[in-house]
Amino acid sequence: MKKQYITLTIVAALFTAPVFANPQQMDPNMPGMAGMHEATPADVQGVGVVKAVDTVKGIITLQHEAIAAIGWPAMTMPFKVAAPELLTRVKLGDKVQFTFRQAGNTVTSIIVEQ
Ligand SMILES: [Cu+2]
Repeated sequence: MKKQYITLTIVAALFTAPVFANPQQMDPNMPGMAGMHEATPADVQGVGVVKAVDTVKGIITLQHEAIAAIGWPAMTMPFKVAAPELLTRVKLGDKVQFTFRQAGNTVTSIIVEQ
């Protein structure tokens, strides 16, 4: 099974930015770890099939499996994408693993399974 990891730097940028926006939450003993602690709760992973891609609006519709971590049943729903590059390698019918922030249902990474 070959996988394409579409985004690396985008996710890193998204998850490190809030750390510097909230300096009071940084651990003075381990400043490098603060970002990881902040990012983990918002980093939800799912698996699904691509049902629609709107590159103009930056929206991908996924028929996703149940996501136990946040109590979601399986469903088909639209997600925003954090960056338009996330949509360049996906096509209808692709099975994907994806990561998203539940706030805003914003996809931050997509891996196509082949
Ligand atoms: Cu859903």
